[in-house]
Amino acid sequence: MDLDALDTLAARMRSAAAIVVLTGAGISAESGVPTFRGQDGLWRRYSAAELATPEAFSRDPDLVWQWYRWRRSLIGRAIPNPGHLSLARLQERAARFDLVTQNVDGLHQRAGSAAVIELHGNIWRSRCARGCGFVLDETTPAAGSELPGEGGAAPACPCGALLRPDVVWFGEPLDEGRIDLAVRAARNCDVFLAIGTSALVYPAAGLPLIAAGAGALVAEINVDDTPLTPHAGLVLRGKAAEMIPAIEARL
Ligand code: BJW
Ligand code: ZN
Repeated sequence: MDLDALDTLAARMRSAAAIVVLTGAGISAESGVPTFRGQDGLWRRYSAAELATPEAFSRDPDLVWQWYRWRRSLIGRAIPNPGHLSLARLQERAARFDLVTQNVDGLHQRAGSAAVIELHGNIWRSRCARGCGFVLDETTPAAGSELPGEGGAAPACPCGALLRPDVVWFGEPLDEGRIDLAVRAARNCDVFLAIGTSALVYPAAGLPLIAAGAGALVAEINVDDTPLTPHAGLVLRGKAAEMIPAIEARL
């Protein structure tokens, strides 16, 4: 661990009026949820880029739903790790703290974080693929996780069309209200933490660059280099579940 970088970041966070955190799949890796890219991201022989598209759903909705059911079963068994829990505590201490996530797993909320900006939706919500307006919300644990539909088949909407996961696939626009909130927070923060994201997928990957352009300190927490690394003011190499509590301990 780079102790100097940790001390520098903690000092900047102590004096910050506003902090923004952007998380990606890496923060949930230590909860046992596979990331998207790299070997562990492959499901059967498919990559996320082949499955997380409207075209894949039109071509083979059962296959796409099998992937989502498999992920729901992993996420349903996962519990928030020390990284999620530490971020929830940091939110309580900071004057202004916005948590923006690309993850659809709901683990931040289960860790106690409030007002999480979910840029890519939530895997526990489904909606009509034809757009009749029907939404099946299973984001609260009490609602269970049983989807209508037998076995691996794609579940049906009451209107007769198929249901689809209420997530954002490649080529689909993000919810305008959510991305606006995230951009505004990035423009107005003093410290921006990018945690466990490959920083490849836009518009989320643009948020730390917006913050850096507006003068914020951008710190990257990741086990590997990413395209963000050269633009980050501080780079903390390590696992999110270890690095975030280490920062918290210095505040
Ligand atoms: C650890 C760790 C540990 C591991 N501790 N770290 C500009 C330039 C180029 C392309 C585009 C552009 N603007 C838009 C595009 C197109 C496209 C895009 O970005 N493509 C690029 C890939 C080239 N973007 C879109 O299509 C977006 N929509 C859009 O722009 O719409 C415009 C529009 C306007 C009007 C009308 C119509 C359209 C939508 C993007 C949606 C992304 N969706 C997914 C699936 C979500 C649902 C689901 O989960 O099933 O989102 S894809 C997948 O990638 C998922 C993730 O949220 C996202 C990001 O991945 P993430 O979180 O970074 O994970 P990984 O696996 O990539 O990385 C993990 C990282 O953790 C790694 O770095 C590890 O090292 C690290 N790590 N263990 C710390 N323990
Ligand atoms: Zn419908």
